[in-house]
Amino acid sequence: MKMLKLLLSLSVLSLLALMVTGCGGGRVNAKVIIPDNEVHVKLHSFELVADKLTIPAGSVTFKAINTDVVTHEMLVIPVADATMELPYDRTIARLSEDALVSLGEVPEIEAHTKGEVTLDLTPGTYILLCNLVGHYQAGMHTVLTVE
Ligand SMILES: [Cu+2]
Repeated sequence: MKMLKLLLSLSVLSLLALMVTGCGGGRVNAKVIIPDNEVHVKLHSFELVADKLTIPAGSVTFKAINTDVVTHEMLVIPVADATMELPYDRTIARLSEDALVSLGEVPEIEAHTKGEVTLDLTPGTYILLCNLVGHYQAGMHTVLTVE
């Protein structure tokens, strides 16, 4: 009987502990609501990660954050489809920007800073990328579908 009481009080205690941690120590946490037309892009050596893969057409704000120790940038390139080859120039280790159609960009995002750009996007496929020397080839690109 003593054992049962002990077990019961232990489970009540752990339930209480769960309840307390579950609601952040009793404080009410305000939820951060990210608007539908915002894409948050994290840049780091050597990846470019967007928090959305698809977004509705219209005005889209890209909020880029560079968590790295080197400068990055973020270009928005419309493409026919996700497999379309972009004009990479080995001699400069970058995409040839003369041969690219860029709709806009967040240029020169220095280490540990952020920047944003708002663009009007029609339905289609877009590549978000960093075109600083070597960065595209190293993997700094991702696909965004606008519906
Ligand atoms: Cu970069």
